[in-house]
Amino acid sequence: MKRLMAAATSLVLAGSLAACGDDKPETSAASGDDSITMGFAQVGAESGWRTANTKSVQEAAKAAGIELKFSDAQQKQENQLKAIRSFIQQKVDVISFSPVVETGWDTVLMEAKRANIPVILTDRAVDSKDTSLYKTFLGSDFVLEGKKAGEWLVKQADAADVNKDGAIKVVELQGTTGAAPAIDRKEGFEEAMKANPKIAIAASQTGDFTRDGGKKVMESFLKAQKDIDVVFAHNDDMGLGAIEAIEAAGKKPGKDIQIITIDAVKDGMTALAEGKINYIVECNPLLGPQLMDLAKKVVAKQDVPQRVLTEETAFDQAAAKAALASRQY
Ligand code: GZL
Repeated sequence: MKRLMAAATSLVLAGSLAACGDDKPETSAASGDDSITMGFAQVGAESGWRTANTKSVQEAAKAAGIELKFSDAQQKQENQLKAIRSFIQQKVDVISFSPVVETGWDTVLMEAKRANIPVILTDRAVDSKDTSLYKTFLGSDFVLEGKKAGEWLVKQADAADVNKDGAIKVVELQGTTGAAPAIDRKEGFEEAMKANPKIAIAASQTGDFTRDGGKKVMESFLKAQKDIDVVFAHNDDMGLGAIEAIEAAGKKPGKDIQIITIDAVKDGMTALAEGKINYIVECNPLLGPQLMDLAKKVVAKQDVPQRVLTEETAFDQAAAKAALASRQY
């Protein structure tokens, strides 16, 4: 009965839409019935956050009865572009992706629009001025995340002056060059740190959101910079790599050099509970259920908000100890 009702609804919907020239058939071309097929082009598997995000999307698609065509771009834009074009060829009902970088998407988004396939941005944003190229953007406010990190440093600046030289020397491990979270977190942090002129970023380099990248860049910072007080890492994984480099240099992470990161994945929260990281701003990867709800709405041609913000918080050591056991990722 439910399927009959659903079929009837989609027929009515298709009938009314046909009147306004929508030539998409009422059944999914990709699956041949009224179920929904989603093409999802994921950034890669570069971090604990990404792994948790992929798991959330895959599990939520299953729970929603949405057929998921999933591609892992290994952090390469050309692979995401290829995957999206393949989804268009396969005539999926909806495309979703987390753009590895902000730029270079207008052409492929126009191709999806011409093919009448709605697009949902999830996690990261694009710089397209034409917001008709996607139905909605579901993800965090990265500028706010960077701001929260900077505000915490300002609040406890005296403790952060580890070398007691009156200056708070920060080194920054940036995320992937050109990625929205890297650009925005840097912007938010720099905005917040202006409140205390003693805080200065002495060096800043991308670690590409990976643990190995964070370790290698931190090794170079430790060689080049004297008296580092604080590491600001754009994600936990680079912060965990920095911990390895700091310990290899015979220093105590969290004590000799304070560490602030963003994400709050299990490994990061464990290091925070152990005192090796000092503060973590949460970035919630569990976007799957909201994404599937949005997908059903856009396929049914219902209105959705242009922007859907995810809820998140921040943790100091005590909060991490209290939260660790119940963390889902
Ligand atoms: C943020 C996400 C970032 C995470 C990193 O929403 O795009 O990418 O902070 C991940 O851990 O690699």
